[in-house]
Amino acid sequence: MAQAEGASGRVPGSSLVVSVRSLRAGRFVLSLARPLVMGVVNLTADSFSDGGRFLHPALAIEHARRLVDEGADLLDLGAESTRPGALPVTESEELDRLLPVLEALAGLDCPVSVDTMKPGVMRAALAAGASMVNDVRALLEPGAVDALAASDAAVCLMHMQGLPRTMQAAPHYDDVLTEVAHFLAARAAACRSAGISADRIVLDPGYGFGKTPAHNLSLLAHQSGLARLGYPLLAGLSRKSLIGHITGRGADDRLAGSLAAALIAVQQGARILRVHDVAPTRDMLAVWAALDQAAQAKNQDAQ
Ligand code: HH2
Repeated sequence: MAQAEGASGRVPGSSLVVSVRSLRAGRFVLSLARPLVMGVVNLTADSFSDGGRFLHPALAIEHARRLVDEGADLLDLGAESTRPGALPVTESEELDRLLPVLEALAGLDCPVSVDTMKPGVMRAALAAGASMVNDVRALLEPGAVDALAASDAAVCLMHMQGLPRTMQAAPHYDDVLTEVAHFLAARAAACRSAGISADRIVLDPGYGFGKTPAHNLSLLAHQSGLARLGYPLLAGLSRKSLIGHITGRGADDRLAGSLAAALIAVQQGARILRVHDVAPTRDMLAVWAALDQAAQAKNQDAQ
């Protein structure tokens, strides 16, 4: 499997050793020495947890700025819902929602990612200042790899079984971790062959995308196996139905469960957390980092 170059290092808070390096995203170089927080800005009417709240560009821009103030290291703008059962939107509809907000945010000192499956939207977003493309289809659409290769943006390659409309109908795997790992390694290799350097690539197991609660839990428990592919891992567990399945709570009431899942994801090697609740996630990471430092100091004393 393709490995990214980079110095080897310990993942704080776990015994895991993976390639630790920086992520290049357009004009930004993001250190991965600590886990990064990607704040979600959904410009949709039908997203599962916040659909319709930020449809108006002014509200979306205000929300994005608030997430940056709360400590977001990246923003992820999405103008097409990928929730189970979501209907596709047209390219022009997606761009109409996206571009005014992207143009207003492109000058921020925070990289802006665009969550899209469409190569045409990718090209337009990159031209308008996006520093990253987050594709739940891992650049499988014809022309998508070329759109990224022609840019200096980062890309997040996510695993999904099926497509949003039908993906939760009957997900099946013989071995979910191995199948997700093979898919992600192959997609990273396709990007590398097209000239996209390793330090622009992020991988994502795709929690909730064509997976039952048991598949998601198995992936999360063994996610370190994906971190060993050598690319930074992004985990998107925030408010997802997995948390609702475990806690019995609705999407608006899943913060505590989301923080627990995010912490486990970090301990299992995630370097970017895609979240709706930035400030609480930063607090969780601060506690985790302080404890890790204390543990390190004690280990050094003992040596
Ligand atoms: N999850 C969602 C959307 N995009 N991208 C990546 N890389 N990883 C994820 O886990 C992920 C994602 C779903 O969350 P949300 O954007 O809040 O909902 P919706 O797709 O309904 O807009």
